[in-house]
Amino acid sequence: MRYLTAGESHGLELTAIIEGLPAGLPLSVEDINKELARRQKGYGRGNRMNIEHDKVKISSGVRFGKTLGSPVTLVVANKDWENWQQVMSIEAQDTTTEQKRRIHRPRPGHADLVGAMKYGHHDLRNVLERSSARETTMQVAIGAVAKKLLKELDIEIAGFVANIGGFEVETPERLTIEELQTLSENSPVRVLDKTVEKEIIQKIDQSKKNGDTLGGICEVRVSNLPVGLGSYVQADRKLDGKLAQAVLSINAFKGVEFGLGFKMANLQGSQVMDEIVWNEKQGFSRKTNHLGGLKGGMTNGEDLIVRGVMKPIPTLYKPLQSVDIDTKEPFKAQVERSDVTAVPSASVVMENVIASVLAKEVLEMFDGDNFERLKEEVARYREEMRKY
Ligand code: EPS
Repeated sequence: MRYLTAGESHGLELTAIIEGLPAGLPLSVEDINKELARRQKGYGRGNRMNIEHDKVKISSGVRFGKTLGSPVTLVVANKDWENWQQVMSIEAQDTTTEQKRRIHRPRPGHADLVGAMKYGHHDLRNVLERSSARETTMQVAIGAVAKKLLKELDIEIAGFVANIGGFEVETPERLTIEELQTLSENSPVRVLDKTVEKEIIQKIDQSKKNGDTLGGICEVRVSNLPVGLGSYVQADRKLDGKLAQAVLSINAFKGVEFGLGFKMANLQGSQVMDEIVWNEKQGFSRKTNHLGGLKGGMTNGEDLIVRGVMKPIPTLYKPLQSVDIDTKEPFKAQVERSDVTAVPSASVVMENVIASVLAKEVLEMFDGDNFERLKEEVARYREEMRKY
């Protein structure tokens, strides 16, 4: 399975093409729209989310509610396009129109300046239209298809927020993936603890008043993965490396960790390694899951636990020092419409990009041409692992 996305934040529409899905996977627009709606929620988003109501159109690869095995094309329209038709015109315009919404003042922490230098643009809009987190819409659309495939194989995913603006939220031990899903779904900031939720909302309101933004940490857990996805035999086949790449590809993500992650630096080997046990019913398992379900770049059958850190959004109402690309004069960055925080949405994006990596891996390991055959193969393999 491979995929590409295309589209500008204020352009006509966003597109994704997924190739390599098995034939016969049940798939509907509702499966995708549900995930798109989850991504749009979250306390702290700006006015753009009141304009967009993301709905997908499937324009190829599905017939009578099932995939055909041919490329699946997904399209989401940008409602805001109506207000941007001239600024984002495909056809050439006169110089005055082209200059009208030209951006020449780079924002600190944003991709706009470096992107413009690299591609030789003198309108920073040419960069920010694509570097915008609007692109995550299609990452989620692709992930929704991947999630559907995983769900049919009884693989469940939960994503939630573990920290916003420094407020840490403890993850209660021994919660099932289903419980994590319910708790986070019922929180406007996707946290598991209602008391911290209040403080976080106050912090977001305060940050908005101050013209500032907030980052945080998202956590994703996945249950019931077959043992041995990924491989230790070659560096580029290690699943933790692939997952880290996917998480760090999400806009504004700056770090990733598995299981106990960076805390491991403070512990000794005996406090970190997960002791192995065996019983007739389950086969091999581990007493703890400090390593987050991965050993040697492979899943070990325990829940996958991944955390990613998102920096605060670089578009601030509070002006920061920068330099105009035309005049080279210093200035204080202009006010732009933006979100105070997108960490709750980012946890949905993270769930979905992780789903895409895992679905891809499943389709590489098992025969991925026909879905029923795939299901049977996975079931047979799980049984083989249980009896090992
Ligand atoms: C974004 C800026 C804002 C966000 C946008 C990402 O959009 P606008 O510039 O239109 O106000 O709302 O996020 C989305 C549109 C989305 O769908 O998540 C940015 O600069 O990255």
